[in-house]
Amino acid sequence: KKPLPGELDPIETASRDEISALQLERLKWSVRHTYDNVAPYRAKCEAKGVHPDDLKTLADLSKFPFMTKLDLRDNYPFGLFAVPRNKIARLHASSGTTGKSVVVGYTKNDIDNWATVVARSIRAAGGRAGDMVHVAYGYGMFTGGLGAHYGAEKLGCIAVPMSGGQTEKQVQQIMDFKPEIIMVTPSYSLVIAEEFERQGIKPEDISLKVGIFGAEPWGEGMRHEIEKKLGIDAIDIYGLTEVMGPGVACECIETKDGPVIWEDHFYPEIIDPETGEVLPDGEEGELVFTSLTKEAFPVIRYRTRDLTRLLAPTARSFRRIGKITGRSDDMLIIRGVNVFPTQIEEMILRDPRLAGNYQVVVTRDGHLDNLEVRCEVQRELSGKLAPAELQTISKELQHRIKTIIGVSTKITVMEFDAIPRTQVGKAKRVLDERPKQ
Ligand code: ADP
Ligand code: K
Repeated sequence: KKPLPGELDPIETASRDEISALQLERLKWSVRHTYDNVAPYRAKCEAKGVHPDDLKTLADLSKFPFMTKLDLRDNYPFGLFAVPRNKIARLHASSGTTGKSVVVGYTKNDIDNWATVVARSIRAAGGRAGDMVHVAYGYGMFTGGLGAHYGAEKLGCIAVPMSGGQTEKQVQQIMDFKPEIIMVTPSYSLVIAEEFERQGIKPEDISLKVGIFGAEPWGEGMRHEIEKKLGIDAIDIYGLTEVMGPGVACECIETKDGPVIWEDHFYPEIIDPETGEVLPDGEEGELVFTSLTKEAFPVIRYRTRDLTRLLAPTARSFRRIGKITGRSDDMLIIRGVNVFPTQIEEMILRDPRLAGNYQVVVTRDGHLDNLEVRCEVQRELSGKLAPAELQTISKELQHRIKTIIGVSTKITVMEFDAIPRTQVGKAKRVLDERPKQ
């Protein structure tokens, strides 16, 4: 029986045994499908001496080779597709945050499954059929806009394909149409929130009840900042182009304790990024996904480079992921200390006088790396603080970062709106001005 729009899929509350049984059946299909139809993957298996017949339990997956972004680049554009061209219904490409973009394809079934997991995600965030969903993710090759859009429609919501940019118009349209839900990057949601503030519109006069935010890392401090400014519940949605797009995992509004992985479509593992060894649940490492139902672009043990942990189920029967600290390639090593931009974000947002927009600038002085943190005071304080007060804010932030993260920084506290805002796509938090090696 198909669930009504807004109802939970039965698998979301199934027992672990039922979930594992379904996963194993689908995993066998997915590995065989990939092996039979994707020549470069088959070659990798042969080189490692493994065959789909070796997959008898879920744990046997660890014998199989990984896929990485390099495999996608080497086989650009369509070399890893597992179906003939006439079965492809859509293409997307990653936004290319880190290097050249990669292209992925979907069959009609893939698009439908993707809509299902996004619909589930909106449902988990508290959305129901009939709600209006304002989609301010970019439309186009980026998976955010269309991914959110199809999911909203599938749940029976009204999808509003606003896309990114035109911040004043975003605000006007939200005031006129009165959507319950917004789907957007956390950084751009803050820009929209600032525009409401500028126009003197109070959180209680904004129709939005829930925001579903993803595509970039953000922390608890940012969650509170956005919730306060828009008067909403802020929910974390996770995904990546190579695995599907947004909606691989999403938080539940009743617990807000990390995105629930839709494990009937995506099988997760956490590995030690150095050795490739599978780590037990709860341990931090690199997140790896195997698609269980994808036809056009199956991935087997795809290394996401996202660092996180697998957490026990709470609001649903599926496991969750902890906050993504950041991608392994976002990690800065400053004088031997590992630093993620989101850690800096948390330290900034512990001071209510500071706004959520920030930038981290890395420079090199001889052999030493220097870290400058640029942040802004809140709009209502802008231009009103004496130099001594700004000095105190900056000293306190410097001290917090030094004691908690362990790195010395130069802090520049700027007036509100001094740091450029990103209107479309992901915020650029790190400016790396070190000479290229
Ligand atoms: P690109 O690789 O070009 O940035 P994607 O849009 O596919 O394109 O980006 C997916 C990546 O975005 C993920 O691997 C992860 O690093 C990041 N991401 C997506 N959702 C979240 C989230 N909720 N929290 C943290 N990071 C996220
Ligand atoms: K509100």
